[in-house]
Amino acid sequence: MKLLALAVLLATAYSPASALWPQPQSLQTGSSTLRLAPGFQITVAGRGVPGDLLAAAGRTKQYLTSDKLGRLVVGRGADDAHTFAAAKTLSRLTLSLEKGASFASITNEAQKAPEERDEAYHLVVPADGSGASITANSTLGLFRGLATFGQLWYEHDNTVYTISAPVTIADKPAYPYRGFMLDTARNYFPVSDIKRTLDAMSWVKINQFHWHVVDSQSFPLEIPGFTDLADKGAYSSSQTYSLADVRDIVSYAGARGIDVMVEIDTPGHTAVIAQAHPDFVACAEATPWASFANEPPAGQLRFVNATVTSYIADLFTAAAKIFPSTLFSTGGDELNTNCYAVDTPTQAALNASGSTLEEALNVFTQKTHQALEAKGKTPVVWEEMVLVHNVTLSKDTPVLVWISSDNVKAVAEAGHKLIHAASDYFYLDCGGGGWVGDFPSGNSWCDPFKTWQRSYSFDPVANLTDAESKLVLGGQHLLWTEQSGPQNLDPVVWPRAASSAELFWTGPGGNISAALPRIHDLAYRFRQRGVNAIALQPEWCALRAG
Ligand code: CP6
Repeated sequence: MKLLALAVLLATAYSPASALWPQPQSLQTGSSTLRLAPGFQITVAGRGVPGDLLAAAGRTKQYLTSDKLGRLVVGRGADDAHTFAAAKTLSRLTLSLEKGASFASITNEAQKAPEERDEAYHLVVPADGSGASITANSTLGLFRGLATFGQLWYEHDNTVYTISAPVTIADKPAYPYRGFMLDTARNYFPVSDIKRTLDAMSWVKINQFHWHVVDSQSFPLEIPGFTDLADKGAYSSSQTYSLADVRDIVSYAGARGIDVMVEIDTPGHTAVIAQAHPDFVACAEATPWASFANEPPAGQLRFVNATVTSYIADLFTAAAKIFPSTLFSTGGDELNTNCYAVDTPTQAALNASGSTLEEALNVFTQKTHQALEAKGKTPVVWEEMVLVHNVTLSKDTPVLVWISSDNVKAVAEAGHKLIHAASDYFYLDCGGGGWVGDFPSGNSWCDPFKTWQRSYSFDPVANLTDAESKLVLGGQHLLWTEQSGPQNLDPVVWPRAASSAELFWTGPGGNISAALPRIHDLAYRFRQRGVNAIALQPEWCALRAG
């Protein structure tokens, strides 16, 4: 109770004139009221303006009037007719590239390798209404500036205004990879849910959708040439992602500055492949399941078998063709070795070749990764591939650190690029905990519930040397969906996932009390835009702030 009272007090002590999220690298604001002219326009200067940028400008303009957050700033000093009548008006926002730069589509620039993405921009909103501008060296930078511009405004009595003009912003991300992972295998999510999530991600400048699309429980992805996997392994024929759905999701994401990294998790988490190819999977029938997997159903690829290896290499090649990203996650988490110890075909193959299970895993990984590299892709793996199995990997292979943030140091010491995805900070759900009926008194993996404040206070470079710090590509929140579905998608994700969006855009060290009223405004804005973000405070705090 005492804590709650303190949080409320802190929130009322500071009310932001402009509640931007993520907070820009450099922000100067004044205290003039400025309102949008009735005929306010967003224009893009130059030749060859891409369609996805024009569409993004159109959406931004729409949000300016539909966000309707005026109630939030009642009491912040600009809510009366007098102030509005006297305020200068802004009739235009102009987007233009810096000299020498030329337009590409947002999509093309978003789909570059993380380190190649140029997301920097400048934004100026003069107080005299003489015209606002966004300038950048890339189309993607202009798009990030639009997201910021869209958060500067409040609507009250049909007037769209800011009380913090003039505004001058110079901004760029601290980290190139700012992601969100969704598991669509434990429970299926319709395309519309994924699109709404992509929209929300773009509002907070998240640039990577990590799509954990298949797993042991279901295989909803239709991969050309491999559609038997979804035919037999999806929950139903309507709970699939067709090629058209994939193209739709990839282009929807691209137009919002988001790259889609698909994950086909192997060689563990693959029980479902037995539906179409029973011979490829070990211990699918073994009992009790708990000896062979962390959750049912047990079943893992017989990777010692050369036929299985080349099948997966071909599967990766086919999947790589439908996802334009340079990144492709091959998984590698939670491999259960007991399974192979009891699997007769695996033991026979190991005896015949005279190799160990670990050596065979190395061969499988090399061959399947080579298939991807031949297509110009960079494989991405979960941390066990480095810390448990010691598989030979190219140093360019980014590693998702999930088991514990304590393992970050070891991955960096091994010289690998890494993506923060630690369960102790970034898991939005419990994963395998609780739903199979045990953990009567809670599960250390997901208790306590991880608040936005927890991930917000994460230090991406804790205990790392300067050289090791350079290996950090960024990070992400993750939603495993054993206990989530379309019913709770928005509330379980938002606004918590916005916390890592700011951490990895603005950089660490953000002040939680100063962030609270900003993330509160953000949650209101999300709801106005159709995303069901949960309440973080009593509404009273927003109405009385200032
Ligand atoms: N599924 C897959 C999971 C998990 C992982 N991989 C997981 C493990 C532990 C927790 C949450 C999720 N459900 N494929 C680990 C990367 Cl607590």
